[in-house]
Amino acid sequence: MNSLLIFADVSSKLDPTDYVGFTFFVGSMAMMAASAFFFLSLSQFDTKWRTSILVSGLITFIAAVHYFYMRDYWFSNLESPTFFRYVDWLLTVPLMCVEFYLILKVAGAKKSLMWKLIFASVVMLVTGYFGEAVFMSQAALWGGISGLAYFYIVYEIWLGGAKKLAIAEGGDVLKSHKILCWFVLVGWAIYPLGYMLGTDGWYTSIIGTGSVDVVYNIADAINKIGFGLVIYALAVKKQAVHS
Ligand SMILES: *C/C=C(C)/C=C/C=C(C)/C=C/C1=C(C)CCCC1(C)C
Repeated sequence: MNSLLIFADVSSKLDPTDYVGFTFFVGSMAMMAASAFFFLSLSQFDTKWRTSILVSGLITFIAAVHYFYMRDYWFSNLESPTFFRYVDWLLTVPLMCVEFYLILKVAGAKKSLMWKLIFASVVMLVTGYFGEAVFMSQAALWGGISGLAYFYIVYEIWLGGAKKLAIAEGGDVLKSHKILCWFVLVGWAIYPLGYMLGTDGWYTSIIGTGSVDVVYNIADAINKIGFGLVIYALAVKKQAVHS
């Protein structure tokens, strides 16, 4: 009911130069299409890979629902839907940490690895929310703390325990792990850039201001859908080896 209303509501206000609205719209459709793709492919995988694909679908599905809300919020208020944005991330980023654990489970990954990554991601997002929505005059400080948690995640997967497990497993798991690591190093680095465009700090005189939402929306499409497709490709390859 609610989502039908959202569909009906927005079209009357669409403005061709509203890039934020445009990327919210395209983003919501892309997330929905990706979710359908992952969910409908589930039956082709055996139980060992099904969980990974299910989580890929959950990530894009949770994002799709949030994008409907964010899109509506944007069209009604022409303001960043920061609250929905961070709720979305708080649910989906820990699930991406779960994905790292799931693909490394074959190499003997322990739950503690997963919890370490989840904990760091929650610290990264909560402190980011503080800077962007609560203590806005200290955005640079909170963004810096958030950045430390981000670098911890980068360290753990590129050089720490996760990396060792990926090397021990080798083959397609190592290759996919490496691609996911690039997503985190390059794809996730787009977010702090958006944050700096939308908040005031020492960086403002260097990079100026801009639309946070366009940057976040592009980053989300790359990171949520692309990340899921890497997992999907790995599952397809592993499945072909076994059957
Ligand atoms: C699907 C959503 C994803 C992958 C979101 C990722 C978000 C980040 C990596 C955010 C990082 C931030 C910093 C590293 C510093 C400034 C504050 C944040 C939260 C934007």
